[in-house]
Amino acid sequence: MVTQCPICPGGRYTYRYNVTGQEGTLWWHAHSSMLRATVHGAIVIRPRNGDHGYPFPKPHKEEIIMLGEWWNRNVFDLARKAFLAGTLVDPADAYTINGMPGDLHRCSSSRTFKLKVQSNRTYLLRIINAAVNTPMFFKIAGHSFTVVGADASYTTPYETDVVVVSPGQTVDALMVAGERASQRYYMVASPYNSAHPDVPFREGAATAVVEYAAAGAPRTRARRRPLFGPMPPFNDTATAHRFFTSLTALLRPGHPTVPLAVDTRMFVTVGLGLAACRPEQTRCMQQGVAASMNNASFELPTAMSLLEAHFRNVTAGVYTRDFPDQPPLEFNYAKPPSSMDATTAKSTKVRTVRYNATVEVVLQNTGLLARESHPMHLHGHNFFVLAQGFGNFRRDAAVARYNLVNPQERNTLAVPPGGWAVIRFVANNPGMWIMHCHFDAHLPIGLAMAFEVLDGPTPETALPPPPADLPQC
Ligand SMILES: [Cu+2]
Repeated sequence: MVTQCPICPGGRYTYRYNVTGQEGTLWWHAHSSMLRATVHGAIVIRPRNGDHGYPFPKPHKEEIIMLGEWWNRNVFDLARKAFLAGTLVDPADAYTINGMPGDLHRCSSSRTFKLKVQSNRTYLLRIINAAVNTPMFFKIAGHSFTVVGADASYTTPYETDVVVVSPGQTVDALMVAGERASQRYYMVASPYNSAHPDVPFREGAATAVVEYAAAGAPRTRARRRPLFGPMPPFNDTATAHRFFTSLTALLRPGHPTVPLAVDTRMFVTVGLGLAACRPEQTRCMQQGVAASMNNASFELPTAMSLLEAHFRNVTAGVYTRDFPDQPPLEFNYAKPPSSMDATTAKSTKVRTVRYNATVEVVLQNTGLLARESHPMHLHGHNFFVLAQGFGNFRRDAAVARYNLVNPQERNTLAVPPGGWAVIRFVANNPGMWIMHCHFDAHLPIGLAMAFEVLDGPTPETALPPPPADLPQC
């Protein structure tokens, strides 16, 4: 209901999009209930001249590593149960690597993803966090990585033994198979939870196995337990923050970096709150958990998609253009007083921006119900991440820390828990673009807003008419 009505069962819709200016790993997924848990896949955008076009030495091989979550129950029923009661969706029962929880779980002992490598070769791992609600730490025992890309934008090579990916994010990392070939090594994805104990959470880890091809290796090798490296504790915000703030963009000729002049400045609070139960929420007691941006809890329209209403210029009953540039109330966002009212209300507000405007958004997490690192994802654009920090944003102190030289370019940013982040983007893609938390526990309860980007002056910079097979409501 943002760019189109849902594709009905048996229906079809052809997407076309232009990947110019992006190389690396993206992913596609359903945005319907919690069906994203299973309806998703990888998109790899390779350089025009193949793997010789990388801005790093050509890897021997590429591997997609998709991290996910597994529920024993039907995810549709879980989402429905949470909606009716006005509660958060139950945490996953297990985590997965390429669809399998790994041999620490008995059910998966004979079905575990194996990465087969040859000694001293370099592998390009395309790591995607396709989990529904959980940021992940990712490590391979005995090995380290050189991060070369994030969200399909190249980064300055960054050496690390741990990769951190929040839902919606991707990381491209090189790994040299430089360890003893007689040993096997666990690849581990374990949860990072910044909200515990206020929000329910599943401990555990998913594993896969890195196996060296070694001619004439003894058969017993296969039965020896793989090496397991220590993982960060689930609440290790310091490790997550170090990873998230250490990435910078790889400057390349012909690829512009962050614009210095800003047209539109916004300060937007993101977090959890409470909203009055609706009549259809039959098991909800007065107030249910809700989420909001600038205290507006986003609700999808039902009559028509946002984009269709925008194109036809019939906004009445679909959306309003009054998404605020500031929260309605200034308070101690990171540590609100316990008496603070956490009530929010449902609405469908968008922020209208003119074509090619440079927009700067300060995202500030609130601790009203629980502070938490929300992975904020913007559709239709990449943004530059200028600075991140903890506590309340203070412009004077923060501006001095802005990276205006080579800030990382992303489409999903994990705002530090009880902290803030500053992003900047050029609104050069006409249409309706949602910005939302990539936890599916938070998106349907309102942690979203939309940018309405107006047409530019030429046919090429204007929104094209809908295609013939646009799904009808
Ligand atoms: Cu969230």
